[in-house]
Amino acid sequence: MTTQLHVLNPATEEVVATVPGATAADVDAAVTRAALAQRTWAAAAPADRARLLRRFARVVDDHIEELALLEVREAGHTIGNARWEAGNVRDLLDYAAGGVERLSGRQIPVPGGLDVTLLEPLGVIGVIAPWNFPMPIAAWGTAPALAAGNAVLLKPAETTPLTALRLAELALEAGLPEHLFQVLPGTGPVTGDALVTHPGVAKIVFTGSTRVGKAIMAKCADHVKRVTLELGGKSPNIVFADADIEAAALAAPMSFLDNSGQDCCARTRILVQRTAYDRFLELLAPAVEKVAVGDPADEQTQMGPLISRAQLDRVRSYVPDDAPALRGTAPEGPGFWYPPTVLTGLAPDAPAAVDEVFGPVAVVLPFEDEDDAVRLANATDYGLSGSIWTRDVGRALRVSRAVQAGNLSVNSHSSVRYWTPFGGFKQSGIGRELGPDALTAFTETKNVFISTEG
Ligand code: TXE
Repeated sequence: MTTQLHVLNPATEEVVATVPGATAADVDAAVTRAALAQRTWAAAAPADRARLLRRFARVVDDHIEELALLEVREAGHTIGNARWEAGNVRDLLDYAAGGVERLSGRQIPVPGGLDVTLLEPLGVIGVIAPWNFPMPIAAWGTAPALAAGNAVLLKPAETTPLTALRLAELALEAGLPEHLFQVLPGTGPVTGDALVTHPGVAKIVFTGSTRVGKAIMAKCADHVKRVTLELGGKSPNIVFADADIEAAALAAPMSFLDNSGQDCCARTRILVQRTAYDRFLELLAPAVEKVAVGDPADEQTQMGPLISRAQLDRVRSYVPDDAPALRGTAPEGPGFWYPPTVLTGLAPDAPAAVDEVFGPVAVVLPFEDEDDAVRLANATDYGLSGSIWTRDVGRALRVSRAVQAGNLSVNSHSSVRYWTPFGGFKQSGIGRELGPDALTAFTETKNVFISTEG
């Protein structure tokens, strides 16, 4: 039975569109069509594939403003962020196109013959995307998969299918072969599960919750299906007393408030060395208060609403009513608003200090010395990102080595660049996206030995 997805504007709660969800039979038909298209695509000259992906990038570039406005309406992102997101899709397509002609195997010296490795496309790839960065995360899987000669079936999140559907139209406009890149909106348990369990899908790229990621990984085992998982985080922002405390305090708010905190890299555990703790909080409080929360279409807005009522309820459930906190402001509603909040005085094992809240909520905790900072930073099942603020280069390197996370930044909160690898340690995921090896993750290595002795 077809499910209807009602897409709401999170800033107003108005229905923006109603989209039919794909059934398991729709997914099956899409896999058959994609497999046919993939064979022709993989056989095409690399230069031709690269040219088409670059053309796709140019068409996206011509539609940045339209895509950004759509993202503002369906995801509540600030217009500035939404433009960056659409630009990120363009940049990823260009970067992946640049890799098509450089994707090559190796020749390994062996006795008695010639040995070569071939990097072959996997076939049909299922990309299951979340709602927090609908366009970029969809493109992180799609662009390198297509570049490496695969077809892609993309399932966007229930709440944010519109930009993905538009990208599929733009792909056709750019001249990409029909059925090579198809978008299948729908629910996780129906459309997502049909992709995960379909024997014709060679790999699943999933970004979402740890709970669903684990279930997907278990189901992929049935076909030994390849899988890349990006499952969020609870990232530390470690501030040592020798750091530029003013710079660290002023940078802290947007490191967990950007995208209303619905960011897998959000620095939601602010760890501050005890000797600098009071000064840091004095500087942090006004910086949190003055974050501009409101209409995401307004160029001055820094933070918009949460994605949904469910997410708002989830965030509220993590904040005890009587908790001491630094707070900003937020509109009353309609819309799914929550104010910037930094919880002070929580125990390190309180739910808000341990779980991924995925809202504009951080905790601040004191630490004594370097060992204590590392211990606290690693006291989580997650390991995606983290920041280290210090003026001591040796300490920056020591702590970077000791923190178990895939993406660390020193005196900065930058985590995501399309040309550097991204992914998690521990339960934050498996595999890496982006960066120079992005295309290789969508290939199978085949070794061929040719005897010279016959
Ligand atoms: O995630 P789900 P939700 C975290 C964040 C958030 C929490 C819940 O903490 O508060 O997860 O968000 C599809 N088979 N992240 O419930 O359910 C679903 O349709 C196949 C972190 O929205 O994991 C959507 O497309 N697919 C995060 C996608 O999985 C299934 C980003 C993510 O949804 C499925 C988002 C199933 N059985 C949430 N069930 C990050 N890593 O950045 C659901 N889906």
